Amino acid sequence: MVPQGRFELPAYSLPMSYSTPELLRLQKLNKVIYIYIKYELMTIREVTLGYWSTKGLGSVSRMLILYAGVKLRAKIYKLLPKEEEGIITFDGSSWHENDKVSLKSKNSLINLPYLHLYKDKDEILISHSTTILSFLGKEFGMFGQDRKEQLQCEQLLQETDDLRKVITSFAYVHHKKKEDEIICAKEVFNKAFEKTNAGKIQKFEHWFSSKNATNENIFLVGNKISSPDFNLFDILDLYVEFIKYYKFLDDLIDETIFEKLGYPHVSKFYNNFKKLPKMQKYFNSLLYKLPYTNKSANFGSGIKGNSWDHKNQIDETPDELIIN
Ligand SMILES: N[C@@H](CCC(=O)N[C@@H](CS)C(=O)NCC(=O)O)C(=O)O
Repeated sequence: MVPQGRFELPAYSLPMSYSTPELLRLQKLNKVIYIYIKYELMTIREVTLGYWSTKGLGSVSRMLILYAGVKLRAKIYKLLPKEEEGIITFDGSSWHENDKVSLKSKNSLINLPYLHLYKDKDEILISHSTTILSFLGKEFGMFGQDRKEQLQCEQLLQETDDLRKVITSFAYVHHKKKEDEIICAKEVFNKAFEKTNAGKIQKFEHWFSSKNATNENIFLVGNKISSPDFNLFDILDLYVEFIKYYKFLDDLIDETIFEKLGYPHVSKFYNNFKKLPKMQKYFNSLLYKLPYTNKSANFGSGIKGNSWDHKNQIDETPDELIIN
């Protein structure tokens, strides 16, 4: 039964009062329309993510956006090697002299990766990979369920980043001799995989075993996927490429590498993540085929861990890729 009496329309509606049931029904409808319009404005339907034509620091945000089912406009910039008199230089003007100039007027800190979107009349333009990941995680409900879990997410983003730095600081160094490169690669391998408290991967193994992560959906925080899961997967995937390239194991099958190295939970996490149905859009896209590092890197900029071969390889990545 519709209650009788005097009813005020909400502040956002017409400043009038009504007393008949018919007008009360219109009032309710008005509210529903208002909520719907508000929801439409608040919902992020499309985002732009700008980064180089590599995975680098951009791939994690790209995969999170696709996982969330949001339209991704991936702006892709190319670092182009040039050889003059035997000296190779890298031309990044596709970014530095183009979009960077205009975007800088909106954000002085603009960098790659950057995230650009509109929400509720606001234009949002941010840089710094972990800031982007925490923003996207919060927007898409992938940043923990309460304050405790949010703090876990924050810490894990930093921890996964530390794990990334171990390998990327090595990847961009060019060694005079292959033997020197292999010695340094071995140091990176030890730093990441050593079983002492100083080891990087053992922290994640300990984290998973402490939270009794034995179920099928093995995630870092609670029982739900969150931003740091994407970061951890991306970095583990890079380590898989690294271990295969330098042949640090006899058994070089992606699915068993971490198990063989004595990290069963990490292995389970890695394999489970690869099978997530919502991740398949990313895995089947060109974005997953991009090299891990940029052209100037010694490791991972070319095919299967090799360096980019500027004499025989051409970067044919499109400048923009839209994935729905
Ligand atoms: N702290 C930043 C580092 C960003 C950064 O170093 N970006 C590199 C690629 S990984 C770049 O080439 N930036 C382009 C620029 O300096 O404009 C982040 O996490 O995003």
